[in-house]
Amino acid sequence: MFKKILIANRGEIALRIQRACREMGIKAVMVYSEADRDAKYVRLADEAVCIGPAPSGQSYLSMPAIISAAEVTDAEAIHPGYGFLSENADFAERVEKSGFTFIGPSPESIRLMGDKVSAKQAMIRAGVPCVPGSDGALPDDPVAIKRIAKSVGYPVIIKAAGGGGGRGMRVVHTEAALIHAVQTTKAEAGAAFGNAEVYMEKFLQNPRHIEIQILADTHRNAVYLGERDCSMQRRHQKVIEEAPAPGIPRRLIEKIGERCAAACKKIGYRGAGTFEFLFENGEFYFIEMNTRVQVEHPVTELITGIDIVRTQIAVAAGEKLPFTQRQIQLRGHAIECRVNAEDPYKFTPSPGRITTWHAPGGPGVRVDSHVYTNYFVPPNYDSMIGKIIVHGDTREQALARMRTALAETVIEGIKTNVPLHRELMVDASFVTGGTNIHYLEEWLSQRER
Ligand code: MV4
Repeated sequence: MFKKILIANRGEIALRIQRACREMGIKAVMVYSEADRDAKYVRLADEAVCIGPAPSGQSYLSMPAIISAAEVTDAEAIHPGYGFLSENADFAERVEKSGFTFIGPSPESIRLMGDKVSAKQAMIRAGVPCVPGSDGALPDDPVAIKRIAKSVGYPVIIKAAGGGGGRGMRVVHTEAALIHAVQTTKAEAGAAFGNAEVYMEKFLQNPRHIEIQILADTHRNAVYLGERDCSMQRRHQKVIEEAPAPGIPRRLIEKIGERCAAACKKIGYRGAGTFEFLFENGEFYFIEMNTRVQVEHPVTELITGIDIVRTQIAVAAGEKLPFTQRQIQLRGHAIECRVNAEDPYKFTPSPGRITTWHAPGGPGVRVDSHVYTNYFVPPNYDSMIGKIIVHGDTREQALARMRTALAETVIEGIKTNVPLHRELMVDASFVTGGTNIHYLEEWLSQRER
């Protein structure tokens, strides 16, 4: 096992990875920007290296700064967390070329999944069901594009190969609007991602966002850890996640989960990963694969009892997965509320000093956060300051625990979205379960204040 790991991230996930290292007897090196200098989780690290000024382009996104920090501290491996460089294939490659282990999949896997056209083609070949659409990138010929759209059937969605996570997409309802939409999406994609390739899919009008967590080792073992329902989102930012997904028959999850695990074996995937699906009318349609640990991984940890971050580290060190698919049993229900430093009505960021931080607790309550009373939320990064995650024997019990946890939570000095979560936990449709990806935005547009 590694003796020392460098954590190339900040905030709650940096602390989460540090905790996994502690538990495994691994020394943790934290890198930090000038904005995070005084954070307690930085002080808590075995070693800490300042990698630059507050702007992430000069710190958490600086490959030379991070690799130098690993060199001077003699770390053996680098954990990238989520965001920042976590899905950058060039970074993974430079980490390995510099003699360190990248705690994640191979650069080739990251590259394959980073290009949404090659990702989809790999999944079709591996037997994972995808949204019907163009077979690969769209051609230039307008007549050919129109022919594809006609056979897919309107409405269609044009997506950038280099996009993902909601960036670089355009819905098209009629043939009259098609060619202009394709050209605009291509131009934007070329400018934003340096790749003008686009592809077409049938536009699903009212899907749910269901994702499958997988873990794979370097000994041809791959398992799925059930699903997460991430449909409660606003502007492609997830707000609430839960597992299992309400109302989806277990046999459907098992069928799609087996396909995902088989696909991992087929492409030689290693580490943790997530297959994102749209789920509509009882069918799963693959859209993207994430090659990192995700923000919402704790809901899966709570229903499986498996430590995903620990397993990422173990398989990166070459260990076999310590469980088989049959040994993975789902127990109870988990819900996560993302706590953001933002106005709960206008969603504008609300950085600044937290004058009171009182975290909830009790049975089945987990709080993943790096903040504390007197912590200063820097304005330079994502507004998420932590996550409240609850587990219960049933969804009803998990909901009751989340309501109690949110009622106990006191955060003063900055604005947070805790009031929003309190409202949603008693919303009739959310309480029923199974709302689609549009629900939260529709709810917000009719919300009374
Ligand atoms: C779609 C779609 C409908 N049909 N693809 C948005 C994020 C990116 N991961 C893919 N996205 C979508 N792709 C087809 N063929 C609707 C969305 C979408 C969405 C997906 C998941 C969660 C929230 C969403 C919000 C708006 C649109």
